[in-house]
Amino acid sequence: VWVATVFVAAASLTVTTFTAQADTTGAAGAAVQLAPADEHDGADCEVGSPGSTSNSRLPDPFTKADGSRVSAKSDWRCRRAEIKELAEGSVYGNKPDKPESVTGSVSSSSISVNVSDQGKSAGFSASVDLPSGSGPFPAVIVYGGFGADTAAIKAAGAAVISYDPFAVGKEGTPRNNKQGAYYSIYGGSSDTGLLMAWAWGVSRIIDVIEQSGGSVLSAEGTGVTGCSRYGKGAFVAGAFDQRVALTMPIESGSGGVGAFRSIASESGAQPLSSAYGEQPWLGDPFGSYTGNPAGLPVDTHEIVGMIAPRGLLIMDNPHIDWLGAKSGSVAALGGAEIYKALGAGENITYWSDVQDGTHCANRSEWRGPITQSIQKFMLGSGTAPGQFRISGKKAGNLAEWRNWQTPTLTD
Ligand code: MCU
Repeated sequence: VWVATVFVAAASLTVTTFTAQADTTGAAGAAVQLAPADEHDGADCEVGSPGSTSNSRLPDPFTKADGSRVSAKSDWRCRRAEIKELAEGSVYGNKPDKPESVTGSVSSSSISVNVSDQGKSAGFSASVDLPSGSGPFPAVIVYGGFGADTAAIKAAGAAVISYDPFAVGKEGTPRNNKQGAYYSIYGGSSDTGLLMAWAWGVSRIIDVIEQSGGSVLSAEGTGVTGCSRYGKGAFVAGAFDQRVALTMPIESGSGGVGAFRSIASESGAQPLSSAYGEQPWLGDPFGSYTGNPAGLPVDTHEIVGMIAPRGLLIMDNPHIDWLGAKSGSVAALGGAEIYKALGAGENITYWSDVQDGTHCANRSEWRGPITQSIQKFMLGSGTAPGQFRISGKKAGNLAEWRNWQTPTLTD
């Protein structure tokens, strides 16, 4: 009852504008973090195109396509819409607008999702595992069956939705014959990559939870997580649906959080051509940039910025070179500049200072920040971890990667 009351009160205060939302998170330990109500908050923005660019450093997130600079916190909403457009066009492929029809059901053990759009239909389902106590509970959508600490998630008070991304976008297919629920609707030769197809599936799960009336699961405070290829997926899902309150990518590597420009020069990191070629994770447009990251109109620090000021906990493994954790830290540090400019610096945490080098292990060091993040961003209590714990083994230096300064934005 208490949680529901807090959400209602916060919602009526925040309207859905970005400024108001950032304000609610400004004071340490203050009001609950509520994501805006819209999947694509900013659909009304006029979006400019910068034309072709080349920049060996991270593009300035605060310079708009028309060349002017972001000056107010409220400007970020439309700048984010521009970044969305650029990222879809060069990295991930398009995420279609909300489909004509989404139906489904939520029970204490499963969620079913049925989608119709443009005369085609497809569906998928996911299993639900509730924590102890009485609901409705916010849920973390957990990609695949490995890497996420589901015990920690439930102990923190959130439900776990086990999501099989392959039902929505299958691996092992050629780019001109992609398969899964997303491609059944939008076509096997859609240039949208698997990461964005999976993100679309997450958005459709959130649609169904929203429509369910909230007796078992509440849609406010949804989280998303996954490890490795599913960490790449969780990162994209959080960036491209503003309803996600907490994004927790784990060991996501190349094609995930790692800054593309930095990955290209990080010793031992999975090359961009490999991340593009191993599976159709990234969208087809990225094929033009695997050998030319300087030509990308965006980089992943701006994808981090699409998540700002919402909750973000990035977990990286510095013990395996292939995972490109140094580039993960570069993107996180660059993206943190956007969080800071919005007055929400405490809402991003990056943590690669861990002992166990096993890929996708559950790590004791991460239990605290996972628990705190769920409680703060999904349940509205306590304080965000708000830390950068970067392993000395893979510590990126943002100064080498930028030639822009972070503005002081007006309220
Ligand atoms: C880090 O994610 C991937 C990596 O990009 C791949 O090269 C490797 O094959 O698999 C990793 C993964 O998903 O491991 C479970």
